[in-house]
Amino acid sequence: MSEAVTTPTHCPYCALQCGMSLSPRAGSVEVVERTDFPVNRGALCGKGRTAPAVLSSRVRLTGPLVRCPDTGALKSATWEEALAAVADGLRRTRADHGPDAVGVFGGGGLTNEKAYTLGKFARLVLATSQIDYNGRFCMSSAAAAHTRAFGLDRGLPFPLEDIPRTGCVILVGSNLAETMPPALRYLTELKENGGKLIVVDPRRTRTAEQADLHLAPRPGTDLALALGLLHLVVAEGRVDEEFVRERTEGWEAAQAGAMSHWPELVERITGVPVPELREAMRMFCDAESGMVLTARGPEQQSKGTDTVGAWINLCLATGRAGRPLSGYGCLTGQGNGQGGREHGQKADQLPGYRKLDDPAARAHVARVWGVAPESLPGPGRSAYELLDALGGEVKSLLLMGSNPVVSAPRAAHIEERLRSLDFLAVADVVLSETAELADVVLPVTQWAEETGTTTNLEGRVLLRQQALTPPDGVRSDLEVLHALAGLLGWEKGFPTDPEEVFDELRRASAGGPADYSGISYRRIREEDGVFWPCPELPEGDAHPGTPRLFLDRFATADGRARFVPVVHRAAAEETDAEYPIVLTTGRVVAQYQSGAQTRRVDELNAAAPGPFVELHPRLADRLGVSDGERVAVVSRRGRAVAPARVTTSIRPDTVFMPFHWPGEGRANTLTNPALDPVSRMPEFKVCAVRLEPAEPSA
Ligand SMILES: Nc1nc2c(c(=O)[nH]1)N[C@H]1C(S)=C(S)[C@@H](COP(=O)(O)OP(=O)(O)OC[C@H]3O[C@@H](n4cnc5c(=O)[nH]c(N)nc54)[C@H](O)[C@@H]3O)O[C@H]1N2
Ligand SMILES: Nc1nc2c(c(=O)[nH]1)N[C@H]1C(S)=C(S)[C@@H](COP(=O)(O)OP(=O)(O)OC[C@H]3O[C@@H](n4cnc5c(=O)[nH]c(N)nc54)[C@H](O)[C@@H]3O)O[C@H]1N2
Ligand code: SF4
Ligand SMILES: [Mo]
Repeated sequence: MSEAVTTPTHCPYCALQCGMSLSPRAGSVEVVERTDFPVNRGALCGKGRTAPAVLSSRVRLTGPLVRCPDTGALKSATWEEALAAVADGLRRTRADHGPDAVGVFGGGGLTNEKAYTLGKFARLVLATSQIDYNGRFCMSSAAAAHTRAFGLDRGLPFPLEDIPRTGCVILVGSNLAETMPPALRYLTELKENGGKLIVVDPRRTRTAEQADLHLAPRPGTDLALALGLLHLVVAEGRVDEEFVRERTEGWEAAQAGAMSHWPELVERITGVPVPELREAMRMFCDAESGMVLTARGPEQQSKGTDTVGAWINLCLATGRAGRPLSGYGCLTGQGNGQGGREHGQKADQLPGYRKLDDPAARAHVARVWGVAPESLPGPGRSAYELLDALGGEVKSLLLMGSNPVVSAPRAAHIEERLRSLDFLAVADVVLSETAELADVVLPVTQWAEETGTTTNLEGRVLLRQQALTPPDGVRSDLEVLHALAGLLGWEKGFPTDPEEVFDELRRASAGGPADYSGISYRRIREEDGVFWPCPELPEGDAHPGTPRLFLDRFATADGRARFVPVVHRAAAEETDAEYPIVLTTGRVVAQYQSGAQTRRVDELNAAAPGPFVELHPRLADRLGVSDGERVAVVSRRGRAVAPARVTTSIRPDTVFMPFHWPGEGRANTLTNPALDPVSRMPEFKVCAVRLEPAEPSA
């Protein structure tokens, strides 16, 4: 096939948003390397390489489904019937119980255009305050800590290409060798350049194996670890006094917090020996520049915001922020994990990363939307609180881009809440475990079949371009929202053309923290993406975008970063005699999230066929469990069963389960929905369990 039909685009999965090109073949599509795209330079992981498999009608939804009142089963319906049923269901709830009885749940995988339109649909068409999304389960603690310290939340304040040139990276609770494999190159190059890598993870992961120093704390103790390192920075006279004086506020109180965390106490809390703490501190301070990067390990805790705050304090005290090749960054997770948190699908938010309770923000966005500011609802419940309210105050739900039956904490309870709804509509590309519970399932187009922008973990706004014609039976999310808006009385304001939506999003974001007003599809095509903030300039000048933030000033009113005074606190659920083991959860390389998409790809299933429980040989011996034998993991929320995977790479007091599977091996049956008070992040990474040998499977 000729060059002309090869379309450059991006992977549908994680926040790296690797560049790839698609070349349609008879009945399928071939992935072609795009070596010119800087983020991944052609490299792809197995998920990206096999992503076209989910385009096949063998595994995807090809027409709408409506639940039959007689049999209770889902059966095929026309689009007209399905959309009418959704409009009726939402309208009836609103008439009987008021607008806040209708909820909306979105996803960080949705493009900017979809996330923006979903937020607008909730606030205008449904007039509900009850909208939130799965990004709350992802990087929300880092986002909150970023805003608190720097006045702005962009995951990485610098491009990935800066990483190999810094002096020392502390990577906290990220297993990027499995979760963003092409990004491992940046760490390899760091080491080739003489830089040091410190990895903090309770498991010796493929990523930790690359480290010069691996610290393996007990899950849920990163806050104490960061405070202990800051204590040593002070004790050994390594504070960058000038930086602290010139560029920060609040050092005294933060220092006082750190001084109560002396090394021996920190060793007792974390299990990391004092000499390792000292070595880490020296490695970080001896280098000329340094970065701390966090991912879900320290963030998915009921104290995630303070934990990230403590790592930021370490950066500020040592002058590793707001300078070239130095800074704190969060490795955001989902395909549009960055953009998805900026444009209004979050409970407290309006487009452009504006706050819903800010009168000026309301006035600006209301003007763009052509409505009165008073008509915009206020902030609603956070993701877990919204799911927990289903069947209670929230009676109907429209869900787009998430599979909470598998991915929400305390999942058996959430599944039961979903079942208790008066009405559930799910838009998805496949019949996910959550879609299986719906009254109406709306089948939508996928990445390769539609155009839209995503913003990757660097804050680089990218264009996913349509490469294929979608099958007849499916519609785009934008078409779904347009049609529903029409049925609910909004003929205008919900365009189906993504570029038209983006144009409105630009205007809505103008002047906000995440300003996209100077970005266009044309510019993205020409420039390998554009970093926000990128305001529109008068006189037709083009703002270059902002790859590096905070070099001159932080985004606070006075330009100074804020130390946050923090002290360590325990996990919401501590181990005890009945539940003596810590469970932590996470990912494997070959499955993505709830697995809705990747469990439908043969090659990925062959590599990662099912759930498992990782445990240390000493623990396995004590239980009398051998490798491959089924083991039951029991928490206060429920019981899960999966084969044991015995390995010395994990702490003996901790077990690990990946969360990609439904059924008896569902990790989230066990997890604790204790929420961080600031970010409302659930404690996915720490809960107390006991282990028992399980009966062999039938
Ligand atoms: N293959 C694959 N890749 C993905 C995804 C996927 O599902 N599969 N999902 C994408 C998304 S949305 C996200 S958010 C990212 C997540 O990317 P990561 O954050 O890298 O993934 P996790 O496996 O959740 O957690 C990382 C590590 O945290 C460690 N950890 C557990 N508890 C603690 C703790 O208390 N402290 C510390 N310091 N570490 C701890 C775990 O052992 C694990 O190795 O990956 C993205 N990429
Ligand atoms: N125990 C435990 N639980 C966790 C985590 C953990 O580390 N441990 N991590 C949490 C994190 S970081 C995250 S991000 C969440 C993610 O968990 P989920 O929100 O469940 O994420 P996905 O599995 O990606 O679900 C996305 C769904 O939307 C569909 N979809 C994909 N693209 C589109 C689209 O464009 N439109 C529509 N309408 N649908 C689409 C997919 O087919 C899939 O069914 O899980 C959280 N849950
Ligand atoms: S690393 Fe992420 S973006 Fe890149 S190919 Fe894999 S899943 Fe896709
Ligand atoms: Mo995530």
